[in-house]
Amino acid sequence: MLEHDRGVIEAVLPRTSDLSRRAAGSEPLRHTLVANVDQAVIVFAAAEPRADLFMLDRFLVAAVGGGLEPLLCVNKADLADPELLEARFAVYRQCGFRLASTSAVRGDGLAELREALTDRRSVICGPSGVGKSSLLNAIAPGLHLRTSEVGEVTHKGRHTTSAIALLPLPFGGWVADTPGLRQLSLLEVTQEHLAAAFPDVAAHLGRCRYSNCSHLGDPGCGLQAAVASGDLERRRLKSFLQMGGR
Ligand SMILES: Nc1nc2c(ncn2[C@@H]2O[C@H](COP(=O)(O)OP(=O)(O)OP(=O)(O)O)[C@@H](O)[C@H]2O)c(=O)[nH]1
Ligand SMILES: [Mg+2]
Ligand SMILES: [Zn+2]
Repeated sequence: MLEHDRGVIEAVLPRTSDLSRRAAGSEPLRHTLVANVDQAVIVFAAAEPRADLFMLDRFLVAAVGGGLEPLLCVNKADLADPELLEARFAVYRQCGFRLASTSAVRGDGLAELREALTDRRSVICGPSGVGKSSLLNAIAPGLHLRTSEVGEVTHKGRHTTSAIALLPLPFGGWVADTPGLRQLSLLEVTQEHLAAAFPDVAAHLGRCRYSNCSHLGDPGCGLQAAVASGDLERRRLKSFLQMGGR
C-alpha cells in the first residue's frame, strides 16, 4: 500500500532469525542489522584491509547465535598468496563451515557465491572496504551499488554503504548489503552458540582435570594439551575464551 512517499505497515511477521549486535552506549542496547534471512555471508579481505580473525570469530558467533547459516568469504584473493591464505583460513573449513575464496576483480569464486545466494535470503556483512558491495555488483551488475577505494594511509574502508536494503537478485533470492562494521560487540552469547561457532574447541571440552579449569594454564587442562599437541589453534582458543567460553 504505497501512496506517494508514504507506506503502511500491513503486518509484522514473527522474527525467525536476526543479525544483531550490542549498540554503542545509548539505548536501545540491541542494534539489529537485519532479521528473517537464512544465511550470513561473512566477508573478510585477504589483504587491504587485512582480516582480523578475532572479529571474524565474533561475526560467526553473531550469525550462529542469530539462527543464520554462515558462509565465510575471503575476498581480494587476487592480493594474496593462495597457500598463505589456505593456511590462515583452513581451520574454518576443518570446523565444517562453508568457506569461499573470491575476487570481485579477477572473478575467482563468483560462480560459487552466486549459487550460494540463489533462491535464498542472505545478508552480506563484514568490515568496511572488504568488497561486499563489489561482490554483489560482480554477481548482479544491475544492482549498481556504490563502492569506494580503501584509504591509502589507513588501509581501512571508507564506510561507503550507509543504509541496509533487501535487494532482489536477478537469479532468484534476496540479499541485504550492509555497511561495514568497525566493531562487533556481541549480545547474549551462550555456551551453546560458542560451541557451535567453535567446534574445534568444543571437541576438547570436558577433558580438564578440574571442572572449574580456567583453560589458561591450570594443570591437566585438556584445551592447553590440545594446543600443545597441535590439535587446536592457540588463536582460536584465545578467541573462544575472550567471548566467555568455558
Ligand atoms: N584487489 C581487489 N580489490 C577489491 C576486490 N573487491 C573489492 N575491491 C576494492 O575494494 C574497495 C572497497 O570495495 P567496496 O565494495 O566498496 O567495499 P565494502 O565492503 O562494500 O565497503 P563498505 O560499504 O564501506 O562497508 C574498492 O576499491 C573495490 O574496488 C577484490 O576482489 N580485489
Ligand atoms: Mg559497501
Ligand atoms: Zn582446561
